[in-house]
Amino acid sequence: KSIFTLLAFAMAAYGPSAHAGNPIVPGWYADPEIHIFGKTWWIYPTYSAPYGPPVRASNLTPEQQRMRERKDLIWEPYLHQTFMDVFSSPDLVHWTRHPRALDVENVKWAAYALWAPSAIAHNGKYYLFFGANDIKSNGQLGGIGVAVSDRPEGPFKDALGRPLIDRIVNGAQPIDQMVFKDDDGQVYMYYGGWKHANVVKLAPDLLSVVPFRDGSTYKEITPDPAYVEGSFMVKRKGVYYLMWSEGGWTGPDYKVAYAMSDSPFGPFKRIGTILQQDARIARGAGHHSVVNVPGTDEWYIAYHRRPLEKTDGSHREMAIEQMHFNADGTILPVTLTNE
Ligand code: FUB
Repeated sequence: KSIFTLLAFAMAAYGPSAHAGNPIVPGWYADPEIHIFGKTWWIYPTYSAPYGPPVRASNLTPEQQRMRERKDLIWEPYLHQTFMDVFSSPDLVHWTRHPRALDVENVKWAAYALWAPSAIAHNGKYYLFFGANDIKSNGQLGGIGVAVSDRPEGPFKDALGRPLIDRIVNGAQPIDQMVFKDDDGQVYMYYGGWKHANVVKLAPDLLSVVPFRDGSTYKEITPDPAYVEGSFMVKRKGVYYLMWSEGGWTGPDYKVAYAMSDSPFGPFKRIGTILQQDARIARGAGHHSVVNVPGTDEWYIAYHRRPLEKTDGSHREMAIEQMHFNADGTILPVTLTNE
């Protein structure tokens, strides 16, 4: 991984796990969002829990309590996803795990399904936007929440005591949010599962949704009928790139596609695929994020993928590759590696 890896190899191994290559750390993690805060690399993932009984019973609905009592049921992994770990690295090689940076124990309206975090440094603090509970289940309160910390590794505290978005608008499941700060300082949040994506405008304190100039609060930006989830926005040389995952989230066809626009609200037209599985390396590569090394045109993509020999839906692990642009601004397909 370019200069960073070379530097890392030259360094003596110390404290944190020294694990050059993909997957970047041991363990099942998904939906990694990569950042550089200061001189440190950060990864905010979903804990991709193995199938098993939920660890925490409080706050479960009566139906879920019954599920929990019936040991013969195959438990949904999302009932186990009750916390988030954060990872940091000085060099993309030595990773330190910061356990339970967010835990549903500290989010009173949530019990499970802590999914797909998105972090942003703002006004001297760190904000972690997260999906919690599955709004599909039993009409239970769920949606997108926001937690705040003084430090990038947390611990993060629920800021609102309720979800920021707890409704299905334009058909979009309120999950897979990504917060994006434009050059003028305005922060937008892209989100949406169930094949629909929306964008909302956040207030300066990032704790509420405010109307756009035209008075609307939600703009549907679903870029293509193939859109599934995991939207991500990045800006390069004045061009807005909307990226997203397509295919079945447990299947081999899971992949990442993108569109380009001169506006953060589109219109977005699918240009092509950035990332997909490589049958020699791993399956189901998707739900990614992208980061630019400040002051350079060096870009990295973080994503999750499935080891070839694993079939469990939650066996997802994190990988990072370099990402390159063509001279016309389009993106070259990413090569999956074990390096
Ligand atoms: O990890 C939980 C869910 O799986 C995410 O919200 C989806 O994007 C999919 O990756």
